[in-house]
Amino acid sequence: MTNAAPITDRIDDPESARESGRQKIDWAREHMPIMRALREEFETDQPLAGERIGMAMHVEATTAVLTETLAAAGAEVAITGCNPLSTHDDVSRALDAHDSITSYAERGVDDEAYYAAIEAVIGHEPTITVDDGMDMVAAIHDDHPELIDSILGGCEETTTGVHRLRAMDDDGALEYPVFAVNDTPMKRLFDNVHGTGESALSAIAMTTNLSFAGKTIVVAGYGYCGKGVAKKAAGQNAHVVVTEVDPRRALEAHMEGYEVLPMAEAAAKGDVFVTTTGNRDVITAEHFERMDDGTLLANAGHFDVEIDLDGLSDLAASTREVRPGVQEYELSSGKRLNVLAEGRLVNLAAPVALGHPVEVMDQSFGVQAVCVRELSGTAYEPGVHDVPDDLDREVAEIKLDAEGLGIDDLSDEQTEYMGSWDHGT
Ligand code: RBV
Repeated sequence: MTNAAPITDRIDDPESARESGRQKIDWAREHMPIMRALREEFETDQPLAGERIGMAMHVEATTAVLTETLAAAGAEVAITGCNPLSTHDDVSRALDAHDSITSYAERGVDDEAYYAAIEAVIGHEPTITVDDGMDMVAAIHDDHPELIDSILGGCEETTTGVHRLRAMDDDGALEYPVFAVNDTPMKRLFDNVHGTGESALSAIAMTTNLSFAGKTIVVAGYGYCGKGVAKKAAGQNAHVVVTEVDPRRALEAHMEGYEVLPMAEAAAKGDVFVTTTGNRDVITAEHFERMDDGTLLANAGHFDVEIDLDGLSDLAASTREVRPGVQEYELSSGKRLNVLAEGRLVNLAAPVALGHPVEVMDQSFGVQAVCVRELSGTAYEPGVHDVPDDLDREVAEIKLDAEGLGIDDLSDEQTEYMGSWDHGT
């Protein structure tokens, strides 16, 4: 299937792998002013001296910049992937060459090796965890509860992870504090919208070498990610159809000018499908049967459960890889449906995928870095915590400064006015 190394990896020998990974990391850092500013502060203040950080994230260049920034703050860091197909092996090897970092991430591993690598990270007995999808928090609670007392807290990168954590917290099962990094303005309004929008579409385009112009693209889910995909697809002259389960979001999509349909009807209309719901079974057998020959199916949600691939396999008479990262399923009728990146998040798991653009990851990882710093200095109760607003603002201010953008300050009178309730007509 798509287990081949990304075409951008050069891993023929350890030395050139490290060099190729180092080159990617250096390029990313060059475009990450927030990470550079925080690194400078961290190198001086050493806020993470003595901490051990365990990370499960997409191991590519921007994540490596975050990892090295945490190491520069004095931490020992162990890292592995949060998806079997998103690791760049050269970046993983370059990271592993760092004195204070151990990387267990490898692309194309099976489930057993994926979870063994998470175990290996937990073997470093982290005092702080950084997750994308909550697999590390889950493994610690399930298999290593004895470590929980010495864990200061965790940070969670993505919508699905925060959703899982809140469910765990509601059940009274979350035993250490975790920051919902995903839910901050500096993350969600940029990474989820622009990051997912741009990287999902560019990964689909590069994987297939096909155009969006003149096509009908069906976007399942009109949350932050769906909004980004819909907007960017419209910007590439596609006709956009949105499917939703929430009446307000459906209306929002309608007022934005998109066609809103149930999936059963959208199935017959779409040329390209992109799922962004975070839920399972969004596209199933009843939908596959209505689709046209040649339809492209891609997922941009965190887990590979949105497109029912078992259901599709059951319908298929045969299946074959037609391009790297494209699996064709031929139904008994002769109709062919093309699944990208095994239904895993296409913007990171396709062989050509690079993840989100560097600038948005600078913001997301800026929030991660200040949250890790916060956990090392302040004790929080177990449970999911919103990121303190002043931390998010701090990251925004660094970025504004780097962009050379000025904003206004409130006068004392304005501040007083906004805090008062007795000024009527
Ligand atoms: N994401 N990471 C990258 N490192 O290139 N690209 C996207 C990268 C994150 C993003 O923040 C999102 O919340 C998460 O991947 C989904 O797993």
